[in-house]
Amino acid sequence: MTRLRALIFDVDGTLADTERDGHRIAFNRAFAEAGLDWDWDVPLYGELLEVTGGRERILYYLDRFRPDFPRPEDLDGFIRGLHLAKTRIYTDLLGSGRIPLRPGVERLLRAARAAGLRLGIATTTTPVNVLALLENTLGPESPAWFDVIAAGEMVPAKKPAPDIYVYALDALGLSAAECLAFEDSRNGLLAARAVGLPTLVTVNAYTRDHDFTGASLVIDELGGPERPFTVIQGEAGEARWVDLDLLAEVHRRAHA
Ligand code: XBP
Ligand code: MG
Repeated sequence: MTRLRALIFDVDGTLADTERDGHRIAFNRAFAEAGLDWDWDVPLYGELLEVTGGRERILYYLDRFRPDFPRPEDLDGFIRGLHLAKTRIYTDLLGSGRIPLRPGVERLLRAARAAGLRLGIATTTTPVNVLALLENTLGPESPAWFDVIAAGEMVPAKKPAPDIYVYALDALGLSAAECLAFEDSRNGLLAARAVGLPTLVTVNAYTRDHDFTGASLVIDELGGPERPFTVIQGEAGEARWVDLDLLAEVHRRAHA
C-alpha cells in the first residue's frame, strides 16, 4: 500500500476562520476608502463566498447585486485597485493578531513535522495573505515548514477547478495517493477530489450546510485532548480528535 507522505491544507476557513472577520472586513474597508457605499454584511458574504477569489467575487457582486452601478471604463483596473487595497487592509488585520488558527491546527502541523510528514498549502487566496497568516500565528520561520505554498494566480483557474492541487502535487513530486487534503468548503472539496485526494473536511459557520459528498471525513474541527470533535459525516472510530493515527486510518481506508 502507498504510504502517507504529505498533508495539503487549504487556508481560508481551514487553517483559520478568516472569512467573516478578516476578508469580509477588509473588503468593506477597501470599499469605504474608495468612497463606495457597498456593505457586505455577514449573510450576503456567505452568498458571495460561492465565488472563490477576491477579484472574481467583486465582479460577481456587481453583476448580481449592483446591475445599476455605472461600470467604469476600465472595469478590470477598477477591481484590481479595490482588491489591492483589500489585500493591504487584510494583511494589516492579520498583523494585529486578531485571527487565530482554528483549534488543533498548530498541534497537528507540529505533530506531522515531528513524524516526518511533509506539508503543503493549496489555496485560492493571494500569496502574501498566506504568509501573513502563518507568520502572525506560527512565527516568522513557519512558511518554511511547507514544501509548497500554492496560492492564488499561480494557476489559471481557481477552486473548484483542480489546478491549484495539481500544482501543489507537482511541486511536492508526489501522487494524490500519497497525500491527504484538508478543506472547509464544497468548492475546496471538489478541487481536491478532482485530482483524487482523500479529503478531510472541518466545517465552519459558512460551510456547515454544504454538500460534502465524497469527503473521507467531515467534522466540526480538528479538536484536541481538551476539546473532542463532533463527527458530521463518515467514521472516526474511537478517535476524539484528529491525530496522526486517525489520518493514517483515513488514508488506509481511502485506498483499501
Ligand atoms: C478562499 C477564497 C478567497 C478569499 C479571499 O477560498 O475564496 O477568495 O476569500 O482571498 P479557499 P483573495 O479557502 O477555497 O481557497 O481576496 O486574496 O482572493
Ligand atoms: Mg477554504
